[in-house]
Parts: sequence; structure tokens; C-alpha cells
Amino acid sequence: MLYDIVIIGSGLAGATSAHILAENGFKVLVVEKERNIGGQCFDYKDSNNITIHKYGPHIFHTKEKRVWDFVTRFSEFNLFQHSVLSYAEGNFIEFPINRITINKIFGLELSCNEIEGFLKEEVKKSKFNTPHLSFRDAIVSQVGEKLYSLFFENYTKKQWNTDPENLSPELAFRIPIRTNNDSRYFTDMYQGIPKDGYTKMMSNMLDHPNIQILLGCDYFSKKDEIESKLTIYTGELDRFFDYKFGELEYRSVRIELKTYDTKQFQPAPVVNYPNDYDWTRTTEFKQLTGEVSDKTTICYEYPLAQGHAFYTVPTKENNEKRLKYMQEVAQLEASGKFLFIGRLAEYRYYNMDNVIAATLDKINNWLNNQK
Ligand code: UD2
Repeated sequence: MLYDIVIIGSGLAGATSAHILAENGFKVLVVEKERNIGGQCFDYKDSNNITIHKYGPHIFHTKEKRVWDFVTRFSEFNLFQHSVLSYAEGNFIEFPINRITINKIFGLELSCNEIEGFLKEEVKKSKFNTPHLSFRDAIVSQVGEKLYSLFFENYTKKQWNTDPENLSPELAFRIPIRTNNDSRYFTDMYQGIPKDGYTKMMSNMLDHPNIQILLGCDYFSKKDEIESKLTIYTGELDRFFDYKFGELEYRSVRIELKTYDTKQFQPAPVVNYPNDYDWTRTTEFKQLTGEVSDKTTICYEYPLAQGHAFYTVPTKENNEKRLKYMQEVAQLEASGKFLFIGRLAEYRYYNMDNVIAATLDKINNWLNNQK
């Protein structure tokens, strides 16, 4: 079979690539190993008409207008501002850390102006490496040991099954520390959830006469039969190269869904459990989507080593291995015949908007080189 372009994977990177290339007149084949499109963003309605994010909560947020403009072509979004509470010392407490969190934990009534000085004193009492060698250093140097051990240490151990000293300091950039009263999880200008779900949004992206989709097909077993001018790979990086530099680690999650006979179960859309129970967090989907029902479905997340790859693991060993694979990627991409895009194929802890931004850049660049 000869196609202009073959895309492996129908997640955000695959669907975005397919749409842009199809719009530009190319005949595209999307090969998906699952029986449904959508990758990690796959969602569906349960028997109570509540939208379930099969692979855990997905909240779309971006600072980039071009990304927001792109996704809103395929779906309306409800204008949702994500908020999280952390269950610590038996209370639901505002998270990420901000003025309200600090006053509650330390029993103080500090003003926004006083918080900075307070945190400086907390940091002064604490031990950490400068320059920062780990996730622990990056957090303790901002908030001190007490807040670190209450909100970060055990959550991170549960999530990654390793000591936070083994994790890269960059992981800490994901979580802001604030001195004001802003309790939102993200401060990005654009935030929301697709009104009819992510699967529908992505099926709209893939709905084009130039796009053909092959579901339930493992690309590696069909590789020799499919020819194309360009191959876009969005799967696991090490798998593509037959693990020649060794296996990269991925972290998975076991999702447990429970439906309760109540309208609202928890005080926020997401509650993080750093120190209690085996799950890391619980999500009440109705609170993300605004759906109305007499029942509610809660998602409990239990981190796992094996299974569907959700996360890349930011340790030194994985980062070093990744660099070796990425040198091979650079050579293949330079030929103009391959692109590697997305969280798994670039082995990067991308958010959804980062995936779309990277896809827009790589595909537009490839298109410009064809002129
Ligand atoms: C996912 C989403 C994020 C949001 C969130 C739900 C991705 C890439 N991100 O977050 O957009 O939807 O779920 O609220 O899918 N950490 C702690 N204590 C905490 C929270 C985080 O120590 O209470 C540490 C921990 O090491 C964690 C890291 O910070 O792995 C990143 O946290 P995150 O909330 O960004 O995690 P993630 O990606 O699961």
C-alpha cells in the first residue's frame, strides 16, 4: 500500500498532524493499535450519562492563542478553571501552595506581602543542594522542609515509586508556589473541557476525506507492507528503535471508578492525597464537565510500574538514554521522511497543549520544506 503519509497513533499528536496534512491535500493513513481513537485523551459516557476520562483527568489549558484557536475549531469548550484541594492533616487544603494554604497550615494570618518573608525563613531552616540536583531540592528551596514533607514528599514517592531525590528538578516547575490568594491549579489564559468530550473533538479532527483510519492494528506487524513519503511516529520512543539503547521507563496508573448515589462526593473537582491511602488523587468528573445527574462517578488513581504508558519518568538514567535515542531521531527527521511527535515519541512530560504546539511547529516546518 502506498500513502503520502502514515501516522502511527491517533492521540492528540496523531490527530492534529493528520488534520493539517489532510487539509494540505495529502492522503493520510492513521494506524492505531487500540480499537478506538484518542490515545490517552479517550473519553466516553457511562450509564449515568457522566463523561469519564478513561486514562484519568484531562484539563485543557494553554497560554498560546494559536493552540486554543486550533482546538476550538473542532469543539466548543466549557470555560472551566481547574482547582485542586490536597488532603493533609485531616483537612482539605488549597493547593498549589498559596497564602491561604500557608495561613491554614501554620495557623497564621499573614498578608500577601508577609508570605514571601515567611517562606524565606522556612527555607533558611532547611537543608538542600544548590544548584538543585533533584525535585526535592527544587521544592525545599522554595517552601522549606515542612511544606515539602506535607504536600510533596509522599505524593511523589507514591506517584513515581522512587525517592524524590532521584527525580529531576524540572519536575518541580509543573507546580507553582504562590504568595497571593490564587488557588487555581493553572493560571493559563485559556482553560476548558471540550463540551462533547475529547474523543468527539479528535474524531472531528480526523473526519476528512483525505484521512483513512486503521483501528486495532499494530504498526510494527504491518511495517513492511506500508510505504509512505513521510512517517509520523507518536508511539513509545524505545520501541521504534527496537530498544537498541535499552528500555526507557514509563509509569502507568490503575484507574478505579466508583459510582455513588449522591449528587456531589468531594469538595473540589480533584483532591490530591499526599499522605493517606494508596491512591494519589480522586477526580469527580461531573465537576469538570458541569454535567447534571443524581449520581456521581469518582476516579481513584493508583500509580503502577507496568501497563498502558501514561507518564515518562524523569530520572537521570532515563534522560541520558533519551538523549541517545533523540540523536537517532534527529538523523531520521533530517531526511524529511520521519517525524517523532508527542509525549511518548519524544519522551517528554508534555501537557496536551505542548503536544499540539509541538505538532503545529513540526508539521508546518515540514510543509514549508516541501515548497
Ligand atoms: C495531571 C495533568 C494536569 C491536571 C492534573 C489534575 C498531565 C500532564 N497533567 O497532572 O494538567 O489535569 O492531572 O489535577 O496530564 N506533586 C506533588 N504533590 C501534589 C501534586 C503534585 O508532590 O499534590 C508532584 C508529583 O511528583 C507529581 C508532579 O508534582 O508527579 C506533577 O504533578 P501534576 O499535578 O502536574 O501531575 P499530573 O501530570 O499527573
